[in-house]
Amino acid sequence: MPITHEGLARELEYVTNPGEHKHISEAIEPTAPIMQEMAYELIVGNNTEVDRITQQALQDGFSANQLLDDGLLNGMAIVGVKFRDNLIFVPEVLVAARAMKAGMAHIEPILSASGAEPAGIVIMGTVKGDLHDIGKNLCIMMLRGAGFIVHDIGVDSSPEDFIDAVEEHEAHVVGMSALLTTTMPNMGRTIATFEDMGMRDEVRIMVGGAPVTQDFADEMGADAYGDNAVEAVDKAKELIVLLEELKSG
Ligand code: B12
Repeated sequence: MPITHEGLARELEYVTNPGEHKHISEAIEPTAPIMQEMAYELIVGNNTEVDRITQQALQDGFSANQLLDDGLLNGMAIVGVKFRDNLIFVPEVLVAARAMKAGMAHIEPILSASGAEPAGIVIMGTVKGDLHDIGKNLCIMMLRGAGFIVHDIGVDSSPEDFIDAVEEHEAHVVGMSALLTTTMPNMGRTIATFEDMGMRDEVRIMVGGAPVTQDFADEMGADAYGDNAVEAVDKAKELIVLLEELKSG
């Protein structure tokens, strides 16, 4: 099915790498017109429209996951390519991020609604030097939705910030996010600090973020790597089981 939203079809023309173009257009093509409109308004940074369309789509019966995947994340994928290729700059990305947050404000309560027993306590933060928080916040939303108690320590979090939060909240799992190749090593530094403090066995540590890979996670000594917010939940569940096994000897 062709992309019906003219503005979005035009935006896709900025994605000139054939592999990327195929990937993103295949993600957009099957989506409903209102999702394409949402993706477009996010790209152009129109937060009031994203806010309105999100509410409208929820009323129309679209699920929170559809809104996230078909609308917001498809838009953000094009923003990412345009930013990398110097077609837009930090201010434009910030207004797109603001539009993303406007949509997420309606989606979050739905994804987080869960009456389940707490599945475990998780500390989530973006590592030192890194201010990207959209992916971390998505993971937090999904973790809360799956019944975890999550303490968000925010961005630019030092190893000590993670340690203090684990001690304060008696957490089981630590999740670290990094979006910059220059800040990824701070994941390893944080893990080393847990070791130095004699606290490494108290928690299980998972890492993620666009540039992070399983190999990198292994190298840093993390216990798990997750590629996306759904995997963050799966990994957190696995780590809780692992921790219980470890503690029971
Ligand atoms: C939005 C954005 C910004 C915004 C951030 C706003 C905010 N509040 O977050 C602003 C404008 C502030 C920004 C600034 C910069 N940015 Co920027 N930014 C982006 C952009 C376009 C999107 C990131 C994003 O939100 N993606 C959407 C989310 C949903 O995806 P995600 O973060 O990957 O998260 C998912 C998974 O990775 C995973 N995940 C994430 N965390 C975790 C944690 C765990 C534990 C687990 C299991 C999973 C997990 O789950 C998430 C959901 O599925 C990316 C490009 C891109 N496509 O990645 C560049 C990008 C990350 N930025 C980049 C750069 C260079 C910068 C700047 C240095 C630019 C500059 N010259 O100033 C600054 C650095 C500021 C700093 N100190 O951090 C580069 C990094 C290049 C590199 N190799 O390091 C990128 C890749 C752009 C590019 N292609 O060049 N940026």
